[in-house]
Amino acid sequence: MGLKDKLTQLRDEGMAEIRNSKDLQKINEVRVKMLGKKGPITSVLRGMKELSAEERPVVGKFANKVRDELTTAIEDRRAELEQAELDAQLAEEKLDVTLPGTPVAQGQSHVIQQIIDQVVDLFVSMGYEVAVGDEVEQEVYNFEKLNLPKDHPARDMQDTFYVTPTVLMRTQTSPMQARMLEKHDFSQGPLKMISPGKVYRRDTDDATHSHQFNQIEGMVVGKHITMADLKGTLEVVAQSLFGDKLQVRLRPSYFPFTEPSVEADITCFNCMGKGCAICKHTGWIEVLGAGMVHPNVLKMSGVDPEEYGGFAFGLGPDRFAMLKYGVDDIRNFYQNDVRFLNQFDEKG
Ligand code: FA5
Repeated sequence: MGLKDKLTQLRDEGMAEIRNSKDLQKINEVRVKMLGKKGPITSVLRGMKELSAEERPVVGKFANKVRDELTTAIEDRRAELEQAELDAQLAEEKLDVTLPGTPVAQGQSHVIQQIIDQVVDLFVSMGYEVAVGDEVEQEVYNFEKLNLPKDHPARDMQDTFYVTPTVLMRTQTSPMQARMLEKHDFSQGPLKMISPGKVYRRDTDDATHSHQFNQIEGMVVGKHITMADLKGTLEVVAQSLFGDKLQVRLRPSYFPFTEPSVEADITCFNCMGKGCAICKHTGWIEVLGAGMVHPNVLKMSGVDPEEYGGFAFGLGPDRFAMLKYGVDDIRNFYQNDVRFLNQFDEKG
């Protein structure tokens, strides 16, 4: 068989092998086999030296043509196989955007935070400024500047966690009274502030007491502020949280930093005033302390009590939450059982 016929046969065999290659690995093997240095076409070309000077360029040209045809066929088949592989991959990884998604659990604010936000929003709407203090406080602001000198018996009302002999976990939000009075420029008008935050006491936990709870302090100091302003303000708060469902009563009390002082109680949600274990058989639940700011407190913060006066209150949002939602044990709020907390999902 002449070299030209041999080349034609090689081309036909090669073409058949190319057509039958089913994957990229196979087509690669065919390329190496047909066109590689040790392949049949190379060996045919090597045999050309035996040919006459006239035949050599004719066969050489034909050999190059065969090699080009095979190379093109291999590249075309490779492209086909690559495309097929890509199509298969895409089909397998196809994203069905109509499938239902997996629900992602979404957080929400804690029920007590919701009450705090509600009260703070109410006061902000009445023009109060919000002042957030520190939970670790100096003893002098928590007690002395609130008319509670060392060894004052009223310190026993708030059993304290001390950090150092002069630094403590604040037992109330009232230190913000002294801090804000010191800072306020009364030539610019009255001081109206609200201060929410956590407080700490060595109280024994029970249905209505926790050793860590929240308070919201409020204070208005200016000229001609009276007890009637305090009463009116507290009524607005009670109305906005409880509507007319529950009654509010003020009862005389004692705080060293207010004179006169009152405590506000709200009808027990559980017995509606009849008396039960939750309200200790009084029919009422105490929710806040308040009064007219003591002249000594004003004086100690550099404010002249002859010229200025006002009211202050400290309310317990934890107790508000109990009343609003009929929760009979304050400890539920702190045990972080999401089944309990999810009942108060604002998003419904
Ligand atoms: C005070 O802490 C005063 N600083 C309030 C005050 C401010 C009076 C300004 C006058 C002027 P009292 O100890 O009563 O007061 O606490 C205030 C409120 O915090 C209570 O009415 C109650 O709602 C809440 N509270 C007190 N102790 C606890 C406790 N252990 N657990 C949960 N809430 C409490």
